[in-house]
Amino acid sequence: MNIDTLNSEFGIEGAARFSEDRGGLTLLSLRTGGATAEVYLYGAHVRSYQPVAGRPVLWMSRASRFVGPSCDASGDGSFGKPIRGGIPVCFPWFGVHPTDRNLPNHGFVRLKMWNVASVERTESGALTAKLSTASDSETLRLWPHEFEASLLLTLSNDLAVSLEIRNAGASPFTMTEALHAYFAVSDIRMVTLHGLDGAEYVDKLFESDRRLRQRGAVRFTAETDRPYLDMPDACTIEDAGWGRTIRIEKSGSRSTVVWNPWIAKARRMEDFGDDEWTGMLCVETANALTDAVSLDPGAAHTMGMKVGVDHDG
Ligand code: TA6
Repeated sequence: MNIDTLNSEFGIEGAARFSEDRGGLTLLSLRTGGATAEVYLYGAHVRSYQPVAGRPVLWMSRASRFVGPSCDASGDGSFGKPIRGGIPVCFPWFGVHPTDRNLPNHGFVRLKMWNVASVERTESGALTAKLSTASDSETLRLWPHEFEASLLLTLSNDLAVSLEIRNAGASPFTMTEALHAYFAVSDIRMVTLHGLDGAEYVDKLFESDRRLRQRGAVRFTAETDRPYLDMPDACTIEDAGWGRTIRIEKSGSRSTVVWNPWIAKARRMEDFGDDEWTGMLCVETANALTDAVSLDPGAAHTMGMKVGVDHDG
């Protein structure tokens, strides 16, 4: 659908508008009295969330690519490139594919176009936008299961994002998934992550499945890549540098993945500025590793996150 058709069918004057953005990607911009948010139809990728009187809550690399699916006849171009920042949607697997490392990291739905199902204003003045996608010949080549996926954004002062997956096939499947949120911070070395005390985690830097246990809050002094498992609780990012706390509540999620690449890994990523590691922290609402979710035919599962900001003092 082109921009004019999208705006005539789904636009809301002064609140919801479609435009063409970087790389020709279609962007939906939402505005309430308290906050703004933007989401690409490509990957149903939330690009930004910002309270009106505040700093950006989500981080985006200045080196990110914005390359959607090409439209070449071969059909091989039906997947684009990952966007580095915002909230990538990871499904039907989280991380490296368990048996074929040549398959896209974090699954393929962040690399394909989604459709607009609805854009509405609620009685309370919040805005909702629902995007949808489903299995097709390309996805079935990579993962032999039929599914329907929808992403629901709800913007008030806070931003809520939920991912619903439905098994549209005739056999059960097992999935892992994440809302891989990149949060903007003043300086990762001045940040404390609360809410994971006592939780078990796997330290992915050591390529082992050994479970470790978190003692107290998480502070950052080196590359950190940790799925916390069997952990359904909320987290808060305490940012002493900016005098703010980011609240991350979740539902339908038993994993919280915490990631900062630090210096060396940031340098190795071409879509990540060498000096940008200080300004971001991933706290991902997920179902990863042993928290995988199995769905019978016709069954559905919803995983959600809700983000808000409180200012100190
Ligand atoms: O969630 C952490 C992680 O799995 C890291 O290992 C790192 O690979 C990150 O995701 C980013 O993955 P991407 O495929 O987007 O570069």
